Amino acid sequence: MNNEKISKNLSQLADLLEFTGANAFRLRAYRNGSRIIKELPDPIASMIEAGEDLTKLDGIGKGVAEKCHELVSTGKLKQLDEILETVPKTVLDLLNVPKLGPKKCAALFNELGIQSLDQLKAACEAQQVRLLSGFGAKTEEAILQGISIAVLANERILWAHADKIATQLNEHMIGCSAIRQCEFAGSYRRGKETVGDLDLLVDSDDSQTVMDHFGTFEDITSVIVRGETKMSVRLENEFQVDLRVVPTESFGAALQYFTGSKDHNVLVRGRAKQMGLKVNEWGVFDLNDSKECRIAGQTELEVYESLDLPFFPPEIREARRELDWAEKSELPKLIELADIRGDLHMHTTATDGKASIEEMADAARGLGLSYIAITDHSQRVSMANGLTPERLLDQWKRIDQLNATSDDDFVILKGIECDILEAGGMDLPDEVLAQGDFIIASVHYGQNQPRQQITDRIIGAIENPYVSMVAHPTGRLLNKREAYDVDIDAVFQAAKANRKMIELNANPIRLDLNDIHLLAAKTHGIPVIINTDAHRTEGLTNMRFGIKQARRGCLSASDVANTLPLAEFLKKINH
Ligand code: DGT
Ligand code: CA
Ligand code: CA
Ligand code: ZN
Repeated sequence: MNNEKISKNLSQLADLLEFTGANAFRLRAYRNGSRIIKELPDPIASMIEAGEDLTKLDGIGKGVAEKCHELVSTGKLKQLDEILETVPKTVLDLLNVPKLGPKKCAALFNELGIQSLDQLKAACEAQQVRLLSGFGAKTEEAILQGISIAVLANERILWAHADKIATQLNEHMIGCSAIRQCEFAGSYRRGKETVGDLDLLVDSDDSQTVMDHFGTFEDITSVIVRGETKMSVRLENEFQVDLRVVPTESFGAALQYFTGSKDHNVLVRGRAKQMGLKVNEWGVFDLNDSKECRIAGQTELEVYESLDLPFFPPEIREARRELDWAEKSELPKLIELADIRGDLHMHTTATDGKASIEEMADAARGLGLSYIAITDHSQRVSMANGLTPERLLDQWKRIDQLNATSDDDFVILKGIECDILEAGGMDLPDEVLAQGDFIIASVHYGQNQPRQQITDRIIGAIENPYVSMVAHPTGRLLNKREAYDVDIDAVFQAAKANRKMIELNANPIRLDLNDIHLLAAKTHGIPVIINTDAHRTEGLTNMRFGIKQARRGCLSASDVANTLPLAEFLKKINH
């Protein structure tokens, strides 16, 4: 029972209690406890084992401490099981609908008996939801629109989440001596921003032993099907994992086949056919030979080479441009994490970050970066204690001092994430922006404006001479919020005309721009900057998610401005 699971149990308990009308004070205690425990550096289980008093921890009261003890000793919460006898677990799906908080979900359940997304959709369509107090027609419409996002959220998890599961599962599988090779295929290997299920491929002669071992992975809650060489299971969060065991001579062919995408494989098979060959998950076979002789299959490289094709990085196997590029020997060399030299979007304790400028800079140094920009929020974002001109100029003075007294070449740029106001225009005066090194423009308010209005706002910011980059250009939050209705092509045209840059926000819930937009930006010659938008030092390691996404957008290091040494980067932003 690790902290993450304890935290999850507590928040689920709070969510479900909401449906039973429990008192708000207790719910808040569980939610706070859940949040605190999630970020605790020490495992609760070890603290309990060492006889420590959990209530000594800030924000952990007697109630939460008791639940922790129960979870660590029994692995579950009795109260949670009891509630689930009267409240179906599917009501938790309702919480995935944007703008539906626990209170509203509880009202839907208690007053209309709505237990699932399907029922919620039907009730909206029958215009029953608008009749509840606190809802109205507008809310009903918003709910109806949000249901599709919630349905997707139930079916697909973020790549970063899948990566966590894959890492743990891989760790578990290595413990089985019958396994020669073990790789994850499918959308996970292709680095897709969300993943529907995990496809695990194992090279072994002893599939029974491998499947037995696989079955002992601790997060498995049920086995969906088990055959001779195939097994599918469900994990705690309903997430599915498919295992296939293949012999060594077919491992590469199976890896190629199950990595997909389906459309990429259709193109590959078509090409094989033209050459008188057949490709399937067992190998590449020569049809001209009456015995259907296998000519490749042990490695993926061998499979592609037998078709006169180069090795395609999994991230670009989407049947977009990759086969054409291969034909012309123009396959781009994709960007790698080690190419990145700077991170130009991050927050500190001055606004909603959790670390100081110095701490962020030291963490960035530790990651091998040579420059960063500190870009806190501007005053309009009052919720995050956004910076007034006065506070910002103070912060920039402080950064000047830090750079002046630093004993290495690491440089901190003076930046700001300046809001683009609802009515258009920047949240800080030009004479202030003029004193910074790196000015980001962002939309945080008025995200539901009509297409023309929000596009004009963003283009207005791009035309401001002091702005260097637009952050998270479409505003989408994966599984949570749709993109703004922005004309991204018009934004690209403006960026190009004004020689401005566009962000790829590496936060795994944003990954904004998406892969298709990135390829478009590359085609237009608009420099992309990959930033973490870190709000704490650990957030700086999110860069790797941005790199995955950039690779899916077929970007090379030369397409990404923060691969440049600082002097060249500055030349590019000041053109
Ligand atoms: P996902 O799981 O929805 O995120 O996406 P994938 O791409 O992982 O799809 P999945 O898990 O259904 O299958 C994994 C790969 O196996 C897929 O990318 C291509 C291959 N594959 C699966 N089913 C078929 C099929 O019916 N025909 C062909 N040609 N390939 C298939
Ligand atoms: Ca899959
Ligand atoms: Ca699958
Ligand atoms: Zn930010």
